[in-house]
Amino acid sequence: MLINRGVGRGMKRGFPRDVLDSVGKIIDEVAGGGLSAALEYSKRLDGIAPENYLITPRPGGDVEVVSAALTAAESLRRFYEKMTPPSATDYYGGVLRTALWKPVRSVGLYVPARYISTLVMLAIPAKIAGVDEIYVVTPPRGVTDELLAVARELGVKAVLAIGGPHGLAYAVHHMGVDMLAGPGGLYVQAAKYLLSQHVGIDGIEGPTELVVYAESVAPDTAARGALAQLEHGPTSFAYVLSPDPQLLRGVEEIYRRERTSSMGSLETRTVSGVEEAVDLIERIAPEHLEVWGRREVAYRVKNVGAVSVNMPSPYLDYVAGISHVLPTGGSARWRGIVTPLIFMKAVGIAEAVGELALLEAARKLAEYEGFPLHRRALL
Ligand code: HSO
Ligand code: ZN
Repeated sequence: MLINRGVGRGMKRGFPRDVLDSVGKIIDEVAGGGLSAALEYSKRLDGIAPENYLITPRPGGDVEVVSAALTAAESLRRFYEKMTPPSATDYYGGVLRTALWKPVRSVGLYVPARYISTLVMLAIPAKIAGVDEIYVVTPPRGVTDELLAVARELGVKAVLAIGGPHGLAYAVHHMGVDMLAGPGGLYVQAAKYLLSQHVGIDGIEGPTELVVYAESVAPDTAARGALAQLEHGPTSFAYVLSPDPQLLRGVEEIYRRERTSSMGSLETRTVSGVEEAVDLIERIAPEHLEVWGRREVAYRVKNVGAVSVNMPSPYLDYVAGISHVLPTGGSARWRGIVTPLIFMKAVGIAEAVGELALLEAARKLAEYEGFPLHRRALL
């Protein structure tokens, strides 16, 4: 395996041409044809053209499921409330400079069918950022009573029961959302990529990927989190590292015994110790790292989305208080977890509050760049 820039298969080499072409065609048709085109695609690709396609959240569903989702929401909220950036002000050269963090006005959160935990992981940061209109975009079969109830508690304005590229295109071109966020399959991510010409996106989230670093634990402990993430489908990938070859043999045995055709693939590698592990993880830049043993591995790695330390990765997926919407395909080299910040932008304000003391420098720059009218404005 080529250990560089992301593990797994998925989107490592970018979107296939034919996927971009067919998603581009869907987006263009929905942009031009509006609701009827979006519903037509819904019928063709998802088997239903829902009559009630924009649904107001309402209470209902299985009380225990809804309450579990709200437990996850509360855990996330408590931590994420601490993550909003402070506005900055400063006075210099006659100017009061201010950077004010403002929320994106309207966002479309993509929630794969039944992933109510993903709704939590996206809506909480959006709400904390101060987003005014939060819409959920999900396939028609994803609109369960539980989803609607959780959406209501999280302050979602409406659920668009049209999923896939057609749903996202409808949200952008006909509902006026300013940003799209959230995971989804290849076609959903290709749509986000193409629509990012018009709106903001959180990033491209490809197939699930996990690196496990394990030492001094039972093979079963090291295997369990890995197998859990492989449950996300054949394109998911887990890579287990350990200084202990016997532990790795145990992990491989468990994988061979428990694997099914719908699960992703697993590889193992013996490392000499923490140094080699950290070096490898930096190059892989996985979305998720699970550390069993020395916590220093977790705190040293720079290129990773989220790390669970001495806990199975599904605990982080659901309730640990870190969003599970993570950078995949090696994008952890430049992107981190979803925080309120991704739904915010800094507006810069410069206000004259004294004599403008840096005029000479401004004039010189205007002259040098060949802008006489800029120069003239700088009286
Ligand atoms: N492990 C997934 C997130 C998730 N797991 C949602 C269960 N539901 C992110 O790679
Ligand atoms: Zn998961």
